[in-house]
Amino acid sequence: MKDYQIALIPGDGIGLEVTPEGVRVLDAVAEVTGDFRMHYTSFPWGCQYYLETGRMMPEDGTDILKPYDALYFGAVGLPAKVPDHISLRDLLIRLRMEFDQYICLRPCRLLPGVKSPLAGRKPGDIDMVIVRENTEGEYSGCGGLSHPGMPMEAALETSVVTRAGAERVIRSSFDLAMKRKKRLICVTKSNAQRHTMTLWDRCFADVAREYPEVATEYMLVDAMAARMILRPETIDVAVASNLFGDILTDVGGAISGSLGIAPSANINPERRFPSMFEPVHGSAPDIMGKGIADPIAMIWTGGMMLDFLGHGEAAGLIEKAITAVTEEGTSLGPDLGGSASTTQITDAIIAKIRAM
Ligand code: GGG
Repeated sequence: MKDYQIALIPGDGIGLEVTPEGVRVLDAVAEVTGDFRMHYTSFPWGCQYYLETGRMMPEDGTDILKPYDALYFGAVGLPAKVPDHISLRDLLIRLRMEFDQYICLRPCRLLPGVKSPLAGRKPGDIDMVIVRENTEGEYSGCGGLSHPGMPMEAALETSVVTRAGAERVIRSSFDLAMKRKKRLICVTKSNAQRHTMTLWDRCFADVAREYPEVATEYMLVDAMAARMILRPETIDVAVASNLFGDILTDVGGAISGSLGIAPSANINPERRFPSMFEPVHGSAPDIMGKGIADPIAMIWTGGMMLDFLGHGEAAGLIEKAITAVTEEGTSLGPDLGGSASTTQITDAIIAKIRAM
């Protein structure tokens, strides 16, 4: 029996609602398999904490979190009270950067019983993983304002791509492609972004030489967005910069039926720091407090956490239970055309886990 210390950071908005649901499922799987026990410590960091303390998390927050085996993160953002660029920077991006979680794994899969907005698509037609660079690129935070508040006010936001940063995420993507269909797409915008993106393309070509079995393609991000909609069945693994990966995975969530079911993992593969498991959806203030947030993304993300911790079988159980619930179709949330509440969806998933 393995014991894990998990830091919960529910954050804001629907993060506060879906995190306890994810915990309920993790506990159910722990009980059913008897393989591990989770011990949780919850941290009340986020926008409310900011309003009370002036900080999104304590100054020594990463020292506090470092001993944990993993972080299970809900969502961040309450734009009516705290500007998004502050809340994101000082909590989510800070954790990703300081814990060097340079791989962001984002599977996009059409589940049985879920209707894609793309006509005629069935499960199997959409089953891809977007690997997003997670610590540099467009999110580097390099830049500033000149002449603030004056008519000539100007802003600079500089994307930083390093060879080391690009090569490591590209190499991980090739490793993933080797485990899947041995196909990998390099997504950039190197016709327009002549410095960072051409460096990225060159890094990709260099790393590709180490993986002669993997069929590679280069795509511009605009064409890739169109391809995800028009020919998603031709995509298996793609690797992209921080911003492009973020944008493409909203498309991925949408074509898979809902952002409410899209999981994500921010990984430090060397395990020098805890990795962070966080659904793709944000805090969704428009639906918070209504009890209708779909917990599937959070629950599936919990499965990715178990997989990373070495419990592939338990992770598989979660995915099978989610799939059984969507296929049955009687406990779907409003985002998937049903009327089940957040807790009812979780109850249905737990019932499947117990019945397996
Ligand atoms: N559109 C979904 C959403 O709001 N996701 C949260 C988000 O944007 N997080 C920032 C990020 O992952 O870069």
